[in-house]
Amino acid sequence: MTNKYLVNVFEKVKQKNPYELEFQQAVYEVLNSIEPYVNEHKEIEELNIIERLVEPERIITFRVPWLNDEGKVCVNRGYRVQFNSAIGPYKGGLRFHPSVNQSIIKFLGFEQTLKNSLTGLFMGGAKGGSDFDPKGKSDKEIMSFCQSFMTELYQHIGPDTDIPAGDIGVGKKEIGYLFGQYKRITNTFVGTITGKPLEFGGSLGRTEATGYGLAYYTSKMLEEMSNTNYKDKKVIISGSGNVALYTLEKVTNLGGKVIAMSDSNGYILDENGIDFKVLQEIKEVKKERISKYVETIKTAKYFENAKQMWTIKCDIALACATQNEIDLDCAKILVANNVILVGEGANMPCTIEATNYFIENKVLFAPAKAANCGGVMVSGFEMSQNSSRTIWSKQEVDDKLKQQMENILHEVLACAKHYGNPYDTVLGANITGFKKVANAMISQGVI
Ligand code: NDP
Ligand code: 2IT
Repeated sequence: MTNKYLVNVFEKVKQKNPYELEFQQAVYEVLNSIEPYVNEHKEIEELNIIERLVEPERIITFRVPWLNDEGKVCVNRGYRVQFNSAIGPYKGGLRFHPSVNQSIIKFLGFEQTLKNSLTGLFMGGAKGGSDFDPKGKSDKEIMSFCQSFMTELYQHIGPDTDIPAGDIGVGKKEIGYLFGQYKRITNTFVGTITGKPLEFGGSLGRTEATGYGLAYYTSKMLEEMSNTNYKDKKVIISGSGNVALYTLEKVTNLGGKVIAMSDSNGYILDENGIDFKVLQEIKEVKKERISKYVETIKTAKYFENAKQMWTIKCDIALACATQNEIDLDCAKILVANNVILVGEGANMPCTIEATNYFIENKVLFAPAKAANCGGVMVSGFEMSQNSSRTIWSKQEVDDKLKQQMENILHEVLACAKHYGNPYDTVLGANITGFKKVANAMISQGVI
């Protein structure tokens, strides 16, 4: 990055947010990649769009007190970062995980702004969550926490203001409790939260959307950039949560053989291809660890140390667990093993060094903002259905998702090519997402 304006803004970001390393990382990646566009469009600097873009419009931090099953009062910290509303109401998930802090929520909210722009819908960027750990908690404890969380959050959100959804640790159960409390306090039944169960306003296809979207995007990318497809390709997928599971299902349907998947403790290896139904039962119904898989599938093996999974030889690697799970060392091993494509189902799963290494080595790289935007896209579809009080069929949702994931790929590739390197899809995605947000900010004046 040599543009003086961008360098100065990034220096200020570091000074103002000295301990927020994930946020700094996400900002650096974007500023570095949009440089050619900023060089061409002088109004960006004249109107100081970038310094405005990297400053969240609003950060809400709050105490979340709740009672555990022993009657003890517990306290967690809640967050909602309303990052940017230039192109629509704030929109983005809630993450419940002990690692959650302001840096993580800010990086996610910042990326969400450009991701939501890429979906082609009118949604601004936000993210929220808490350092609450749902693991090992009873239903009653989860409900107690969710009700307390919403008792503060409700006043900051609304169907035309800010629409939360799920993320790590927030699935249908948590969404149900959050929605129930929102409805009760506000005495309204509106689509303020997406990812709802089907019985009270959820969209068909939302559960599957992020994983399916990732599979559609990467499948089209293989076809257009390598003249190949998933058939008989060896695939590894990190994680075994919502995104990873439905990526497994769609990739398998497309002919790929998913040989390894993980959780934070370890990974399973099944050379015959991981059985979606078996894993779905373990994770979604029984809510157990991935190690249980080998009890049903005797030929599969379980290994401690999830990170070691990246050393398995594969054609396609899809990172669907969490941020910074693929560093330069993992990237070097994947490239040495001749990986064809790396896709980001999680948000920022590859470090900047790993990402650059893939691009330099002409690995097909599907960056998170584009590749995993299927989830929030179908959240947008859920908002449309709620507002118009209609229900779209699963087929209709899936057709629209697939079509739009492919359109986004085309936009990203066209942009990357325009700036001289068709493999630099990070540049392609970031400039495509940024343009719309920047133009909207320019049109709306200094706000
Ligand atoms: P889930 O909570 O359903 O699953 C998370 C998975 O990732 C679990 O297998 C979990 O393992 C693993 N994981 C989480 N945190 C860590 C960690 N610190 N270290 C190692 N493994 C970890 O979440 P989702 O599937 O919804 O989300 C996964 C990723 O996808 C996140 O980056 C999220 O932001 C992103 N994403 C999600 C979307 C959605 O619609 N849900 C949309 C777009 C992106 P364990 O059970 O052991 O903790
Ligand atoms: O990272 C993401 O895009 C999500 N967790 C989904 C957000 C949403 O509003 O559906």
